[in-house]
Amino acid sequence: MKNDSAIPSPELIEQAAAHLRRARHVCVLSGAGISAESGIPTFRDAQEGLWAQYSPLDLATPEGFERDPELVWRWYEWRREMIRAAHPNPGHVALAQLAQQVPRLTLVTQNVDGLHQRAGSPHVLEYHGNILRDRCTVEQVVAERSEDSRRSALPRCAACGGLLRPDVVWFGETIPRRALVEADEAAADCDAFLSIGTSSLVYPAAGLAEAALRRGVPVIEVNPNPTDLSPHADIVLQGPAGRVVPALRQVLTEGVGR
Ligand code: BV8
Repeated sequence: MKNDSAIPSPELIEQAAAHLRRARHVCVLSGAGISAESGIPTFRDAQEGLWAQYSPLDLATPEGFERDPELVWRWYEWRREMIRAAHPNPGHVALAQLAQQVPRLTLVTQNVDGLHQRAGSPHVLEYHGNILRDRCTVEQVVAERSEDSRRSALPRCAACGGLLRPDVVWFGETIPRRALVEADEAAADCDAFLSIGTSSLVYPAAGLAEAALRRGVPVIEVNPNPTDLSPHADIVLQGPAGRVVPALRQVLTEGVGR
């Protein structure tokens, strides 16, 4: 049952805020749900309309790209257009402000849309890369497009002419080393873990909350729907991030000096 509009009781929000207030280091994991209110379909919803006939595993894998790079580029360009037209929503903004209210906050995002940075979050760990950057498949570095391939369905690297791909992590690919290490360190060091807008199905990202649970660290989940994490979380704030995160930040602000 989708429960997209209700938000949790003030008591539950205060309980969650109390954990954040006591924390020296908060680790946050965000997923597609925090961008849903910016009009960006969640990863699974992204299989809508003409893309419904494809599975993410056809489109977001090296094999899918190998098989039909033009198809994969069409899907990514379709998503890029949506993301360029999107804006950070109150959930992104409140999270950026919340980072100023705790001694240390590490933000790990599974999202590739760059909206946390545009909302002002200072140091974002892009666990799955960034859809707006191109990477050269030959040199394996972020690259610029060659002039003559700017409009091509198969863009090429300005430096070496190699085929470009979106700078995202596909299924079956490893997480960028720095993001992987820093996220693991944050999950191992934090004294509160906040999971926002993720189905907690994709690994190793979903393992971060599990690492916090194993350490007995309070885990707070923000999601309008139940997930695999919900039964294990200390507090489930059932509601949309665009309303719950601002409420959390508000209580943290009011509670200053408590
Ligand atoms: C790796 C970039 C290995 C691309 C993405 C079997 C068991 C366990 C694991 C595996 C397995 N088989 C394979 C694996 C590994 C695989 C995996 O986890 N598969 C899953 C499907 C089972 N993982 C990998 O392949 C990873 N790499 O394991 O490498 C390896 C090791 C050594 C050497 C070589 C290889 C790489 C995974 C990264 C894949 N790339 N994205 C792109 O975007 O195009 S993942 C992609 O899907 C998204 O980035 C996102 O991370 C993920 C979807 O997750 P969510 O973000 O949670 O989004 P979702 O739609 O699922 O959920 C949205 C949630 O929001 C919902 O809960 C909804 O209720 C909520 N919501 C809705 N509205 C709101 C809201 N919440 C708040 N507010 C709202 N308003």
